[in-house]
Amino acid sequence: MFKGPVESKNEAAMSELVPEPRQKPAVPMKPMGINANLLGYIGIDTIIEQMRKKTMKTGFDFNIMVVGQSGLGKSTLVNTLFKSQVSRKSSGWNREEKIPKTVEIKAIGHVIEEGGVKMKLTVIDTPGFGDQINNENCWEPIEKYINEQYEKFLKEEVNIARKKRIPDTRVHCCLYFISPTGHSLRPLDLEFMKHLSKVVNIIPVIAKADTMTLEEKTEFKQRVRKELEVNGIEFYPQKEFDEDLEDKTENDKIRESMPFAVVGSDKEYQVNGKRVLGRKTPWGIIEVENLTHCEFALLRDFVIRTHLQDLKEVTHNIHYETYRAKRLNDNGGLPPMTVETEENHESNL
Ligand SMILES: Nc1nc2c(ncn2[C@@H]2O[C@H](COP(=O)(O)OP(=O)(O)OP(=O)(O)O)[C@@H](O)[C@H]2O)c(=O)[nH]1
Ligand SMILES: [Mg+2]
Repeated sequence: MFKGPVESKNEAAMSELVPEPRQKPAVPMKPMGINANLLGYIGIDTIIEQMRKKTMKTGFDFNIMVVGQSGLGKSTLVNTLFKSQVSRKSSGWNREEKIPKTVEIKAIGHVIEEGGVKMKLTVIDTPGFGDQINNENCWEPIEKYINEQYEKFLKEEVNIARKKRIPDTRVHCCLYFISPTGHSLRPLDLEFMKHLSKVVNIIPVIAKADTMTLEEKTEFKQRVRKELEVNGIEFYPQKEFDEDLEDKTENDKIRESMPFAVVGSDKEYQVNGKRVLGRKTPWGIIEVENLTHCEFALLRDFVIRTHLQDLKEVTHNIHYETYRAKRLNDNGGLPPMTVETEENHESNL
C-alpha cells in the first residue's frame, strides 16, 4: 500500500536531528515487479484472462492455402492437419470416396471448436500446377487471389461506416508442396516461391515423404534448404522478422529442420489398440503423427500450436502493410480522410 508522508508530532524534532536533505539514490529505481510486491497487487496480469475471455467469445480467423504440383497430396494433407474432411465437405463427398482432383481455387470455411475456443478456419485449396507444357506465370492466379483478399480488407478498412470487426479472408499461411524427387527443386518451384514469398508466408513442405528412404530424406532436405538460400528465397519464419534472441533461437531450430517431410492421410487404422491416422502399405502402417515415421507432427505443432498467432501478425504487419502502402501510393484515388492511422490499423488484429 502506498503510504503518504508521515504526519507525526515528532516530525519537526526529527528534521532537526537530520538536517541534511535526503540524497537521491544513486542506483536506478527498482523494477516495477519488485515495487508491485511491496506496494500491493495491481492486477496487470489479469489482461491474459481478459484476452482469453474475449477470444473465447469472438473466436478467431485462420486462413491456410495449399499449393503445388498436381497429385502431391495437398487436399489430403489439409484434411490430416485439421482431422476432418475440410477439403471435401463442401462438395458433398462421403468418407469412403477418394478425394477428387482439385480443379479450381476453392475457399472452404469451417468452424472448429476445441476447449471452448472457436477457430474460423478457411482452407484455400488450389488446383495442381506444373502439368502443362507451358507453365510460365502459373503462379499468377494464386498471387491474384492473395491480392484480392488484401484489397477486400483494405476496402473495408477505408470505409467510412467501418465494420466493428472486419472479416479476415487474407491468406495467413501458404503450404508449398515440393515433389519428393530426391534431386533438386524444379525451376517452377523456385519461380513460384520467389514471387509469392514477397506477398504471403510460404512454408515449404516435402510431400509424400513415405516414398523416400531416411538417407534420401535427410540429403534432400539439405539440398532444398541450400537451393532456397542460394536463390534468396525467404520462407516463413523469415529471419528478418525475429524480434529478439529468444525468437531467433527458437526459429533457427525450426528453420534448420525445414522443409518438413510429411505424409498425409484421412484414413484411420487400429495400431496397438489406438486409432491413428495412417497409410496402409504391404509392409505396415505409416502413422502420420508418429515422429519416427514422418515429420507431420512437427509441421502441425509449428503451424497450429506455436506460430499461428505469429503467422497472422506477419500477414497483417508485413505483407498486408506492403500491399496497403503500395496501393495507397499508386492510386491517390482513395479519399485522404479515410486513410488509416496506425492505432486503428493495429486494432484489427
Ligand atoms: N504415398 C503417399 N500418397 C499420398 C500422400 N498424400 C496423398 N496421397 C495420395 O496421392 C493422391 C493424390 O492426393 P490429393 O490429396 O488429391 O492430391 P492433390 O495435391 O490435392 O492433387 P490435385 O488436386 O490434383 O492438385 C491420392 O491417391 C492420395 O491418397 C502421402 O503422403 N503419401
Ligand atoms: Mg487437390
